[in-house]
Amino acid sequence: MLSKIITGTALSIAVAFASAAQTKEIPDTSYQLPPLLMTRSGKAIHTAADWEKWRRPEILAMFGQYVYGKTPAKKIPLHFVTISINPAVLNGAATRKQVRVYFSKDEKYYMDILLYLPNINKPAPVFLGLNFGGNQAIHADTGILISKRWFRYGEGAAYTDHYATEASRGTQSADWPVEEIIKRGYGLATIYYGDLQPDSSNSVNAGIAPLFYKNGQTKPAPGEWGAIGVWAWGLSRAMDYLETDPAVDAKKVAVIGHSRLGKTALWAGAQDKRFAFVISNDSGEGGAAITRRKYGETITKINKAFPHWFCDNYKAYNDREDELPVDFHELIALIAPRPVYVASASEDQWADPTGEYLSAWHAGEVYKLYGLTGLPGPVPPPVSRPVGNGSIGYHLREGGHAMRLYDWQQYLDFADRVLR
Ligand code: GTR
Repeated sequence: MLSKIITGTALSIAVAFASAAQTKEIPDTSYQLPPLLMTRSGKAIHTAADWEKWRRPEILAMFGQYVYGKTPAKKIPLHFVTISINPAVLNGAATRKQVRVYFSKDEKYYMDILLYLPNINKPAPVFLGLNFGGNQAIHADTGILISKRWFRYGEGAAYTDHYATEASRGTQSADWPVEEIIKRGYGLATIYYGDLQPDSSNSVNAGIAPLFYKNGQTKPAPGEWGAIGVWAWGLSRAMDYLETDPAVDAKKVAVIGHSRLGKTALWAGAQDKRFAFVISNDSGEGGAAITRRKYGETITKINKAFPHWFCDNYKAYNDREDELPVDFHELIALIAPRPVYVASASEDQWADPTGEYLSAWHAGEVYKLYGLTGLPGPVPPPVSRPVGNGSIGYHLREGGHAMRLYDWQQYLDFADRVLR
């Protein structure tokens, strides 16, 4: 009814007001961040070598122990099977491959990588990211296999009873501008995140986690990985494949993700140094945003709504943000000296755009140890004004929680500078 009588701008103001109303109006600004350049035992860090020797491993271990849960160290044998290859898709501009990555000899556990590579006669730099809707949702290309996995989306023609139909093809193409990526000389590799673990609170054993259980274990221990950790592990396994593909320049792989999958991209990039560039699109709480600001989503809210994303130890910090041994500027700092890009959207107050900016800005302290430049200062830029001409980039897109062409254009421009 209401939307019938208000139009255009008035409607978007109403929407912005509604989403702001879900957040705490005033962020906490009295917080004290854990210092980046001081170890827990009080040792000051002055050089990149000291950072790498003392502080980086300690922060990485804390994100494992208290936030995402530890990723198992065990290496499992993989094998790759190319399911399909078409050397001339998108009007001949690209090659499309679908590669199944098996995690077990019995072929019970696997994920499917969909790969578009520009036909440029040399190894291409690639953006790698998990997707929400199944590979078939990222583009209308009818050659893409329709995922047979379970989806969070349950109702409607595209996903019926939690399974994808033909109608799901291309439904998320606005988030994945494949033609633009190819035109700019980059490849795209993507995987449905549900291939690794269904995004549901009671589905841990329906994913790959049981491959790592020891002695009758039935679920991950309180300090072992949650779903974000499992998804991030999958990105590293995709990297294992990309390193074997001669059409890919594996030294130039950017890991990217939106929202919960932006949290995942950051955690994957923090752990796996093979990712040359890391991109967080609207990752918010438990991703780029400073949790001590307690603005928008909080630890309690996220653990209540998504108890399976983080490790069980994280629940001890519900309503106790200030006691968490880390904050999320440190997650971004773990990526140094590799380039990182954080993006927010103006109507996405739930993800705390200012908190996302501040994290990226604070992380600059570590980039400085390497002689690299971070963001210009503590004040976030206005909408549509990307900042950062060094190793850290940031922009605030006008609009809501999504990954849009505008976002990709900034990532591509930044990649042109830092990867080429
Ligand atoms: C929201 C959640 C956010 C964000 C988002 C998404 O419901 O509160 O943390 O991750 O989902 O993944 O789209």
